[in-house]
Amino acid sequence: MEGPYVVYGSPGSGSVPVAAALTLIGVHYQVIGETVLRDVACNPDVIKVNPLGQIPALVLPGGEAMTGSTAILIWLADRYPHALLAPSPTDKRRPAFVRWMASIASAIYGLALG
Ligand SMILES: N[C@@H](CCC(=O)N[C@@H](CS)C(=O)NCC(=O)O)C(=O)O
Repeated sequence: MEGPYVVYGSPGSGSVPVAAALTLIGVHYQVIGETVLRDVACNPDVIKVNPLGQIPALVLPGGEAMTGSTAILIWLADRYPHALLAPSPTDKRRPAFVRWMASIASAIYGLALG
């Protein structure tokens, strides 16, 4: 039997949109995390799923780990189209969606961390 999704995260971090997406999709998930963000990088549980020691990380029901907030969010949107989290791959708004998702992770995410 496949397990639930497991989100590795911390309050106020990039794991929040991942948990929000899973809630909107309506699947069961667990959250494992640190309440203090600076403890994330040395958490052995996090390092096991992401050798970079970064969150968010998402373990899929089959056991495969995904990292990178943009990759996780785009994959979830594509895997569960009924949740209408993103324009479909054939939608003319898709290029702008992917463009801004990638820009947020590469140009804005780091700024928010201070
Ligand atoms: N490119 C990654 C960046 C993830 C990231 O920087 N996460 C921060 C928390 S929001 C983190 O894990 N910081 C701990 C560290 O880098 O040591 C993504 O988009 O998911």
